[in-house]
Amino acid sequence: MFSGKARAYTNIALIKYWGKENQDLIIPMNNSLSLTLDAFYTETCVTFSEDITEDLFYLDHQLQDSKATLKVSRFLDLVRSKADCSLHAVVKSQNFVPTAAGLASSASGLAALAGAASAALNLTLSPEELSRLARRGSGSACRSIYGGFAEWQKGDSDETSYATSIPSDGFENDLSMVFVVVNDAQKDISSRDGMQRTVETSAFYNGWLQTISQDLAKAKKAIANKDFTALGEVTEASALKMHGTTLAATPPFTYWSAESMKAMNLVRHFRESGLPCYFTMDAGPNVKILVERKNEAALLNALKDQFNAQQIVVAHAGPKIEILTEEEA
Ligand code: 2P0
Repeated sequence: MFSGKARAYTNIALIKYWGKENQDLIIPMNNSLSLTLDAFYTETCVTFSEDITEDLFYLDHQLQDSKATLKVSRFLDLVRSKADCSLHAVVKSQNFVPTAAGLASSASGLAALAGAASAALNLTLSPEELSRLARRGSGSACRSIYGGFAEWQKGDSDETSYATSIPSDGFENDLSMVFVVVNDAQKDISSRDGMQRTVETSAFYNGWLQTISQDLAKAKKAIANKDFTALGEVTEASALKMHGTTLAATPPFTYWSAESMKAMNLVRHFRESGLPCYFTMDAGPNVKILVERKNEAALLNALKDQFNAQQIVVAHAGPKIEILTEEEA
């Protein structure tokens, strides 16, 4: 029996990943830049054993169906082939999220699976190699190998597409990300399907790609200068451009709900009233608000008149992936 355990934290992109150049290898169309957060994480234990004849996948103590298990098995096949191992595995994963409102993340899940499976088989991977492996499970997972800010360098091959840490002299610790959890029932379009439809059909997709390098440069400069306003402006602009591409897809779609728009309008209103904060959104209706930590209490106070307490979740910068020993798990 060979066991490994890992804990990985989710990340939110400030400059978004949206679209794949290679769907099989998960090579993206553009670089992206993220902040790893402390509030949501996944702990995963992988045990390879001679005693079982198929892979078994438990999520939050529930044995998963064949479809969910197949995704895990396909990922484990990559690890097994690297380690020249043919054993099946039991995978036990637990998501730690502050509410049950759809904030589970494939980024933390696949990063933790990559960390645990590679530790179990004693693959000694560098952070870049682990990032490459996690990327094969889910693109955004490659950024969750690092704490704080990370950039996924798109590269053009399996070997060259991975994330690296962005030096920031602790700037990430000056920041808070406040989640506004919107509960509207939405027709689900997974990020995987949504980005693919956009690449293939959106009249705005080329426009999206054209401004990526200047947005990335602005974000990295803002991090280097600890310039919150510049980072907030480019974060909000990147999210709006990404979501703009979905409106011009065929068929068109949006992840925004009326409640998302209410939250985004409030952010603009707060800013006009002298509270600097900026929003971002991913492939769902929840709105995430970037604010300086010194203004976190003022933002929470302003939000409490508009949303109930269960809808608000506060996160700060989180650590890199942790490979756990028996005692820690
Ligand atoms: C991001 N998203 O950069 C973007 C912004 C959603 C919107 O990465 O197909 O689960 O597994 O590579 O990583 C979510 O997509 O997609 C995502 P796959 P993933 O965070």
